[in-house]
Parts: sequence; C-alpha cells; structure tokens
Amino acid sequence: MPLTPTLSAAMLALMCSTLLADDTTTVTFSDGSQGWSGPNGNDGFGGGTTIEPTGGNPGPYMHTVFNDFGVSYVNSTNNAFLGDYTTSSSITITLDIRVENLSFFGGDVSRPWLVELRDFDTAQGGYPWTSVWFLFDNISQANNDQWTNYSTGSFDPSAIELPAGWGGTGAEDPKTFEPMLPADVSFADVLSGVDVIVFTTLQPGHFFGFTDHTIGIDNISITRSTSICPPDINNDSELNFFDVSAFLAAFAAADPIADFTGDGAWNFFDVSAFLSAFADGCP
Ligand SMILES: [Ca+2]
Ligand SMILES: [Ca+2]
Ligand SMILES: [Ca+2]
Ligand SMILES: [Ca+2]
Repeated sequence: MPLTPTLSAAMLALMCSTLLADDTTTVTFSDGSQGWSGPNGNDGFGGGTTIEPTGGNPGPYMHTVFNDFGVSYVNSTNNAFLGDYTTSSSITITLDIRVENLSFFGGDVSRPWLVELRDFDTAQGGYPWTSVWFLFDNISQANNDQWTNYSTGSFDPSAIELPAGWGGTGAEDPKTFEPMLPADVSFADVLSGVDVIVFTTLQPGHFFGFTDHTIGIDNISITRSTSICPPDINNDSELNFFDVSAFLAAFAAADPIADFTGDGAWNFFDVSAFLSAFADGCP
C-alpha cells in the first residue's frame, strides 16, 4: 500500500497524546545562590553583588550595583544548567530581571541582555571557548523597571545549524569580523558539553564604555524536555508521515536523533529500529 501523507496522518495521528517529560530546575535564591555569581570588584571597587532577602519576584533575589563595561552572571558548578543538553529533545531557559539603573555618564542607556552557553572542549584558534548565545532583548531602566521575564523559548539542542535568534563565538567571519562558531563546530557540538552558562550584557562582538548597572535577577530556570516517544522525531506528540520524513532527513544528515541504535553509525539497523518503534506507536 502506498504511504501517502494524508492517509498516514489520518491513521496515526490518534495514537499519541503528551509525549514529553519536563524536568525543570528554578533558582529562586531562597536556597542561596545555587552556583550563580554576579560581578564583584576587588575590595569592593566598582561595586558588587549580594543576595537580598526581600524585594525579589518574590522573596530573595540577586542584586548587583556595579560600574564596568558590562555585567555577567555566571554558573560553572550547578549541573542542572550544565553538561549534555542534547540528551533532551528540547530545552527552555528563562529568568526574571529588573533594572533599577542603567546609565552612562548620567544618561540612561540600553544594553543587550543574553544567555551564553560556553564549551571549553571545542575551543580552537586561541579562543578560550566556543559558545552559542541567545539575545533576549535590549534592557533599560525605562523598559525593565518592573520584574520582566525573558525566555529563550523552546529550542532543539541537537540542531546542527544555529536556531533563529542564536549567535556563535569561537571564530571570526573573515569578511565581516563578526564572531561566529568555528566552521567544524555545530550548535549541537557546543550543547553536548556545556561548561559554563552566563547571563550577560556583553554581547559578543560589541563593546561598551563604563556603565552604571543596578540590576536584580530572580527565578533562573532551565527546563529539559525529554521525548518519551523516540519515533516522534518532530516532537509534536503525534506519529505521522512527518516523522518518517524527518527521520529520513535526519538519517541523511547523520543527525544523532536518527541513530536509533545509538552506536554512532547510520545504517540499515537504524531504519529498521525506527520503523519498528514507529509501528509500535507511543504510550
Ligand atoms: Ca526569589
Ligand atoms: Ca564541554
Ligand atoms: Ca511527530
Ligand atoms: Ca546506528
């Protein structure tokens, strides 16, 4: 029987319901910093970062008063935010920020606000790390004087190309001098072993003067969603022709999602395992 998209979708779309298991970690600062640190000047020079007991969204929050080119909040110890993202079928990173003051020589300014995921293992060419980063917005006192939630939205950590809204560092475009990922490093390569996560105003490739920052952050969250239905390749909780099509494309591209036997090779056994799992349906 020929497999037509319409027919197979109609036949198989009823097989599945919710096929993602979510694992969320949220740092509310009620249990300390949980590995997060903000800028702190030597001997207090330039200002510093403390956890305030009240005034967050709600309760405790991380509060920074600092004068520098930019501010960064760094975590290199909390495994909930680090390690291999590609074992999840999708990831979402969110946080709340409030800007009390963001000014340059007394005049209000806006600054980029982004999350950057750094990997030391793929670093090359004299760069200390490769990274991928997502620009949330430009923040300012005028726009962010109340607690504001920012999210990367759900992204596929196994994507080879940078998803929309993401940039890379670790090399330089020879024509534009813009930062970019090294040619042989993919989005998924960086996310297969994240060593440091950073929220920062320092957008790669941009430079800023000494700026007064008075900023609060709260509710730093990561959600790792794991498919409990591997043949649902496109993660829409339905098994249909589009998954077959997505599997074949992933197989042709040697995407890890199509390595159903998990042996790092793409061959007949993966096709067979996929078709078998597809025929079995999902819980
Ligand atoms: Ca809080
Ligand atoms: Ca790494
Ligand atoms: Ca699907
Ligand atoms: Ca295989």
